[in-house]
Amino acid sequence: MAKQEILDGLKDAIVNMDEDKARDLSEEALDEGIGAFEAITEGLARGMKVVSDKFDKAEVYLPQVMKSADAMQAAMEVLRPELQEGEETGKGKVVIGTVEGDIHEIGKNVVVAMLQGSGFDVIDLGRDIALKEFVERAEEEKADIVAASALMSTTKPGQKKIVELIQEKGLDLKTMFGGAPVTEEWVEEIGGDGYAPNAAEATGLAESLL
Ligand code: B12
Repeated sequence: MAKQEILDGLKDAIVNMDEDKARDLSEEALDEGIGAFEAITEGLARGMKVVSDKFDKAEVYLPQVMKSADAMQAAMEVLRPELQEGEETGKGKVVIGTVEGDIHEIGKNVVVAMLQGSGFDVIDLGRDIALKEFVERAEEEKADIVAASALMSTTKPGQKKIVELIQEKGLDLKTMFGGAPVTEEWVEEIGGDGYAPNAAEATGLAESLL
């Protein structure tokens, strides 16, 4: 199968909620020499963008979105180890999670995969993570960066709290934030160090923060 056909197939597998196809095509992508990074950004993430847009226009509903999310996770299971086997560049350490009260994790997982793929040591706390845990773990692990994802306007203030907790403890830690309702202006307002609109830019951002 041609490269573009595989990438389009990955996108369609997410849109069509087809877990088996997402997994099979991810394997095929690797067999054909397509990098895991490219399969994620040019295939899967494009599909998830279509699903997000459809959800916003009420063209699909939560059960379908969850099935697309499952297809995305299935594909990521195939692709993620390939990213981890990437070059060991000994870059910095990042503690990342989705803030308390927020169970959205797809975008965060893509950011994790990209950071790992570009050589960062990543500690993924998961989703719905207590705000003090971000800071405590970063302190324990001697991390360089705390990264937090928030997908809802109600959970976005958790990012502000993380900055406050770091300031209260006087820690030498950089912060970076993202998620659909998060903007550059918001991150500036709360005193965060960096914002990225997507996973591809998150890696460049992390590098610039070190
Ligand atoms: C998928 C989804 C779900 C799935 C989540 C599955 C999962 N395992 O993650 C399910 C179905 C479970 C779900 C549940 C809910 N959802 Co929902 N969901 C979405 C949806 C459609 C897509 C999100 C997504 O995965 N996008 C794809 C990924 C790849 O993109 P992304 O998350 O934006 O991430 C990218 C960037 O933002 C960035 N990024 C993300 N994180 C970070 C972090 C850092 C550090 C950096 C630098 C960058 C970065 O990089 C990522 C990759 O490029 C959005 C719609 C939307 N427009 O976002 C609604 C949306 C986020 N959900 C919403 C809501 C309200 C809910 C529910 C409350 C619904 C309900 N009534 O039950 C619950 C939440 C319960 C809770 N306590 O959290 C609202 C939030 C509204 C708001 N602004 O407050 C949205 C915006 C839909 C809407 N228009 O109403 N949801």
